[in-house]
Amino acid sequence: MITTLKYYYRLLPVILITACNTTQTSEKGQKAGEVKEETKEAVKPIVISTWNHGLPANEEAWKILSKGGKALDAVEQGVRTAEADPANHTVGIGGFPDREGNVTLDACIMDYQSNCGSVAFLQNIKHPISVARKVMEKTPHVMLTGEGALQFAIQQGFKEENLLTPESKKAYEEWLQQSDYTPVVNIENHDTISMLAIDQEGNISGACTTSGAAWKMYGRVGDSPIIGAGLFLDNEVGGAAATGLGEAIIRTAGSAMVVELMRQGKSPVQACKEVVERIREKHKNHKDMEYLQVGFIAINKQGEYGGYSLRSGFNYAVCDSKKGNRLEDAGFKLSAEN
Ligand code: SD4
Repeated sequence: MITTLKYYYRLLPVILITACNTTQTSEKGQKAGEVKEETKEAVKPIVISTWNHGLPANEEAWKILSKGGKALDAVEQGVRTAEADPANHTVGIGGFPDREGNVTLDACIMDYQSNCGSVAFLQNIKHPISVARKVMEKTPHVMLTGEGALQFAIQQGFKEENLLTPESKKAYEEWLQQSDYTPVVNIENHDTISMLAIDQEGNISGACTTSGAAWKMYGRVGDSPIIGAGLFLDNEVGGAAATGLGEAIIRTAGSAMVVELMRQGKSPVQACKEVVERIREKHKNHKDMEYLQVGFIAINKQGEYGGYSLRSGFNYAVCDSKKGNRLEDAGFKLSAEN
């Protein structure tokens, strides 16, 4: 289904025209191991987000950034587009359920002052990112989970609704016939939306939201709501966010590591590449290696950006005032077939 969605976006040339004109310029022709280091002229404001669903999400974020709004508002509103889309089976409503048929959502958000909020294993609320923001702003905590997160969301005025759409239910019933949990690289269970933005003030914020790995165990939480794994930023340095097999990203504190490498002087692409290589090295004899995919996006304080993944097929959307809104293919280490 997600393959279909990606294909759909690829076929649509320029329908998403706003102030940040969307162009369909996925940059092709990279070879495994190659790093595109055409760094990326620094422009601010800027927003970058994972996968094809990043295009409409960037459009929404850009409406805020281009008017001088805050990066925090931009990333929240941006990723809400993916959460609200029932055709998106990896985020929000319509997300594929766990192996017991429950849609459980993970999300986190972080601002330029290192405030952060997160929800994990949240059910029946369409916009976990906005609940995460409320956790950040209204509680003394960073993270709420499961029933507690749901209760808090209801107290905050969020509406409970069934997130299992007929389409996702059908996919789940089909999956039940084999009940095989083998994640497929780049397909349907690896499409979290992570977004990083710098506003006109030069402040960075980030957001990450997902329904997690399809057909996961009940109660499983991935990297996406974990500050330091699925998302991390330091306003003096830059930000990073992840997509892919959450277990591998948690094991290596992925996004925090990317930011630390940028602090040491690496470019966003080089930092993402180094962490991907570390993850590969750590997993070379691991059972997860067979289907392991991880990808990172990163942005530094100057507004330079980049992405890198273990296997081919990962792309991200970037929007700025110079080049508009476009998709770019990330550099990668291995081809998706390896
Ligand atoms: C997870 N990292 O729950 C998420 C899934 C994902 O792109 O990234 N999909 O493991």
